Formats: sequence, C-alpha cells, structure tokens
Amino acid sequence: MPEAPHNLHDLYEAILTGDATRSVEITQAALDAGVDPQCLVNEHMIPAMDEAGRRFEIHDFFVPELLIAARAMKGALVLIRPLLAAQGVQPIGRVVIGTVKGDLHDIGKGLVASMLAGGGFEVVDLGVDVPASKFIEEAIKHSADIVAVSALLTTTMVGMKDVVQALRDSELRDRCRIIVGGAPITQQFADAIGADGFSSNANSAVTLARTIVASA
Ligand code: B1M
Repeated sequence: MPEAPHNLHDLYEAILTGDATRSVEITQAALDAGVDPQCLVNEHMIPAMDEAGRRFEIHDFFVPELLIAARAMKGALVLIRPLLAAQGVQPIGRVVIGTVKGDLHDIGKGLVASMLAGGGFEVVDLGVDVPASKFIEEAIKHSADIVAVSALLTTTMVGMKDVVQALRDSELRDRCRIIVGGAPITQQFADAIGADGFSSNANSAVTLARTIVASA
C-alpha cells in the first residue's frame, strides 16, 4: 500500500479549524493512498468534532466555528460516504432514518445511514428536524422494517418518545422496530421510552439492525 502523503493529524486540524478545502484535499490524497475510510472517520474526523464540542463548552468556540468545522467534515464525508455504501447487493431490510424534530445535527445520522447502506440495507434518509408523523408516514410508504432516530441535544431527545408512541399507535406496530442513537442517548433512556434498540455508534447500529431483521 502506498504511504499516505499527509500526516493524518492534518485532517484533524483541518476539520477543527474549518478548512474545508484542505480537509477534502487530505481526504482525497489519503483515499488515493489506500487509507481505510473508516480509520479516517473514527480516528481523525470524529475526534476533531469532539474537540470542537469541547471548545464550545468552554466558550473557546461559538456557533460559527462549529458550523465551519461541520462544513469541513461534511466536505470530506462527500468523498467517504459512497465508499461506505454497498454496491448492487440485495437489501436485507429497509430503514427509514432521520434526526428528531427540533434537532439540526446531521453528521452522525448521515454516517449511520451510510454504514447501514454499506451493511446491505435500503435506507431512506428523511434529513433533520423530522416530526414523529413524518417518520411513520414514510415508514408506511416504504414498508420499513426499522425506523432509526438520531438526537444530539438533551432538549430534543425527549421527542424520540413521540416517535415510539406514534409507531405503536400505527398499523406498523407489529412489523416495524424502532432504534435510537446519538451522543446523549443511553440504553437506559432507550428502555425508558420503549425503543426496541440503542446503539452508540454507526458500526454497532448495523449489527443491531441486522439482529433485528434476523429475529423478525
Ligand atoms: Co451542536 N451541540 N448545537 N451544532 N454540536 C452539540 C451536540 C453539543 C454537545 C456541543 C457542546 O456543548 N459540547 C451541544 C449539546 C448539549 C446538550 O444538549 N447536552 C450542542 C448545542 C448546545 C447546540 C446548539 C443549541 C448551539 C446554539 O445554537 N446555542 C445548536 C442547536 C441547533 C439545533 O439542532 N436545533 C447547535 C448547532 C450546531 C451546528 C448547526 C453549529 C453544528 C451541526 C452541523 C450539522 O450537523 N450539520 C453543531 C455541531 C457540529 C456540534 C458538535 C460540535 C459535533 C456534532 C457532530 O457532528 N459530531 C457537538 C459536540 C459533540 O458531539 N462532540 C454539538 C460528530 C458525529 C459523527 O458524532 O453526531 O455523536 P454524533 O454521531 C455518532 C454517534 O452519536 C452515533 O453514531 C455516530 C457515528 O459514530 N449516532 C447514532 C448518532 N445518531 C445515531 C442514530 C443511531 C445510532 C447511532 O440509530 C438510530
């Protein structure tokens, strides 16, 4: 395997400082050199976003810095997401995914969507700020096996309960399962709102979804 032309810590720095041009350039060069895309995401890109969040907490960063860091991360993910997605395999199940109402964070949800697609699922991504009724409408329309809901804010995660309830009240209640995830979500919270599953990251979301369709 050829050597990566950049020190990959530069990717971390490019995202943290919101340098989208550089983050795309380093990502492309690393991929061309054969670096594993998941290694780029897990070891360099997510830590950069975590550091941005830490600086936001201590008032070193403000919303504009978070926005440009997110833009730099998303630019690099444009190159990575297709590599995570499956090519030409029969879907093993259908997932409708979105970020809960009131919440605009979409990077983690997008990664989960890509990993599920890469894991053989057909994925319908509803985007951000998705009301409970929309999850159910789309799940019915696409005969979904799983509804996957993401939340990044402690103020919006409570809205996941509405999605669980709307699913239980719908015609889908016996044939569609609901999974939840996102930084503030725990197994305890998932159990408390009656979700069928929780995962803390994009990889384990695929394992969870596979277990759910296999046991249906
Ligand atoms: Co926001 N933000 N933000 N933000 N932001 C957080 C979440 C925060 C923790 C920062 C902090 O204070 N340290 C904090 C939340 C505090 C809290 O609720 N406890 C926060 C805040 C306060 C806010 C605002 C309220 C700020 C304001 O306006 N005053 C505001 C809210 C806007 C809204 O949503 N209504 C806001 C806005 C924003 C931006 C728009 C500027 C931007 C988002 C841009 C975008 O997404 N397009 C942003 C960002 C970038 C962040 C941080 C820095 C990074 C989030 C991220 O993308 N992480 C974040 C701090 C942090 O998380 N460290 C922060 C990388 C991503 C890959 O990880 O999303 O956790 P994550 O996804 C992981 C797992 O969680 C999991 O898998 C993913 C991959 O492993 N996962 C799932 C996610 N969804 C899943 C679903 C599943 C399974 C697993 O199954 C269904």
